[in-house]
Amino acid sequence: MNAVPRPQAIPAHGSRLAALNDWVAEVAALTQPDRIHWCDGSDDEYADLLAQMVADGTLLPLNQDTHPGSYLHRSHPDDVARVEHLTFVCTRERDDAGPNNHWMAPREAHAKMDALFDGCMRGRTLYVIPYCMGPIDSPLARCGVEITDSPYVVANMRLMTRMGEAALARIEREGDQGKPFVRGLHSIGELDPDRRFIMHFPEELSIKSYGSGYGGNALLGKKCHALRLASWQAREEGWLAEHMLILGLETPAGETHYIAAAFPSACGKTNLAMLIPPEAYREKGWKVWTVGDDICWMHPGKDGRLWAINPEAGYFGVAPGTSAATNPNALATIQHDTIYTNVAVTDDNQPWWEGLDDRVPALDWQGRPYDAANGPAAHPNARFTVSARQCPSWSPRAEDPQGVPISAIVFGGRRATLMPLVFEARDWAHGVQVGASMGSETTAAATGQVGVMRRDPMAMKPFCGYHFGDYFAHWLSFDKPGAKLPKVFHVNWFRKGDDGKFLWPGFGENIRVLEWIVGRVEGRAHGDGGGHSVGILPAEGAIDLAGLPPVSPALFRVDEQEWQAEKDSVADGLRAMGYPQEPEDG
Ligand code: GTP
Ligand code: SPV
Ligand code: MN
Repeated sequence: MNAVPRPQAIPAHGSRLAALNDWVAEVAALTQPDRIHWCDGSDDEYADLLAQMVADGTLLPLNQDTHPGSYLHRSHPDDVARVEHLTFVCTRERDDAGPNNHWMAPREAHAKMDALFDGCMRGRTLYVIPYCMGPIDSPLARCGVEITDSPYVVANMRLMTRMGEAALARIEREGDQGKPFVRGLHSIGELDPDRRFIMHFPEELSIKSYGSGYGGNALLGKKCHALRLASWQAREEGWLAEHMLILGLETPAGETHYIAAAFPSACGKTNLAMLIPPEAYREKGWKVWTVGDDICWMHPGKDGRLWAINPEAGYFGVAPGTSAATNPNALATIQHDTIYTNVAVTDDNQPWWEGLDDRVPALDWQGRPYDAANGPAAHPNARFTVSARQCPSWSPRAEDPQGVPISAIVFGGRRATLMPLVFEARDWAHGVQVGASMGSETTAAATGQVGVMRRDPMAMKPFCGYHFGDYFAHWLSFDKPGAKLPKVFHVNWFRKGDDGKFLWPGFGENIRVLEWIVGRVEGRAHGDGGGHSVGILPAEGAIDLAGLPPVSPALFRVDEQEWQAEKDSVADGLRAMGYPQEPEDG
């Protein structure tokens, strides 16, 4: 604690909601900012923020002829991804956070964080960001307020959430009815990895994040609110907050099925959500509509189905690998009004990353002249932030206050071996087991080793805000009389052959798997009868491979002996994450 006498706290008075004003005043008294700015979400405000960040070097304008309204941010080289080892769930009882989370007692965590926040905004502006996760008039949407000293975070939150006056009005209206809003306090601090923590207090609906300006560490509406706190709320209230994309698949018959898919970070959600079918499929009338690319909130509806909203309004997507061949919709989306973080640039100042095209970059993500000896030109977790509405496949149903009905849930991971291209779970309970058994190779989306197989149930290992055992039980509880639950599937786009190359072409060709999935939902497509423990595999010929180079039959089979070993590994993994029971045989 510092001994310097404090100036009078700056009066807040930005809202008619006393609880909000009081909190802002309290935070200002602790953090000692020079100024307080209440964000209204307007175009003018956004333009001012951008201009200010260009002036102080936080943002670098990109080539405005090719990428109008687009900027580059180079983050601190020690601040490039989520930090799972510094992320905590702080519940009164340690057991409520579960072995799947790092835990700290709330009192200790608050003391630690308040010491870090003490005086940290001197010389800075404190921004108050009222935001709504989900369509502003949706009963399924939830609101929060993030306080931050980072204008970069404000600009990103404006693209990623419904931020500003409309959200504030809803927060005030709900406040009048005694409904709380999520309180997220964030400071970039000194960007020192040794003074960095992301703390969650689900019992208080609050977040304290210090020392990082990057992605899920700092844009508190995303993983902190919409997954860790929301998963906790969802369990209390009977719904699901999941790390899933949502897409609408329009069939040649003109029907649109909504599919939610959980893949771990950097394992293909954005790509699948924006899939463009190959020409032969387009001609037949197949089309993919993008509802969301990262987070899905699903509520059981009166009709027994699960209804889903995307709580986000933008994409914070992985840049490397994005190209006209892999994800043309994403590429079209990010041609203008996009914030790029940690990409390289070409000699005419266009954003560039590995996999985009064969141009040679001029400067790498740290602004150094490109030298292959320094590693990739773009950081492997380089990202773009952009409004979802700029996506050519954006679904207007993303604004539907009721959400969309989910026909199928798909789990999947990055598995070089064993896991077949696709299989179907026998029923809901088996589907929950399939999700709980997920494994995937780690990626650059979080700091730490890349390419290591780990268990990542439902792609929620880093994001479930409570005990995994309770989480699986919560999933199972949806199977009740009257429920019309989605069918559950598992996919793997990442199986490799002996030559180390992917066996499946992936990307647009993944429509062939989606076709089988909706065929199963509609009761048309054939399975193999499910005569083995993995689940229901496609019947021979049931997946259309016409026009593809020869595809290895190994992709559609499971080696029973390897599968037994997988089951042992799953059981070990689940035990380590606190699941109290042995997984059922199968
Ligand atoms: P987060 O935003 O971290 O949650 O990631 P995500 O799940 O949205 O992953 P994304 O779609 O951004 O893909 C991550 C990487 O996987 C990119 O480099 C993609 O090019 C690559 N990828 C996506 N789909 C496929 C596929 O079908 N096959 C192959 N081989 N690679 C893919
Ligand atoms: C992920 O890691 O799953 C992301 C990126 O979507 S971040 O917002 O940094 O969490
Ligand atoms: Mn994600």
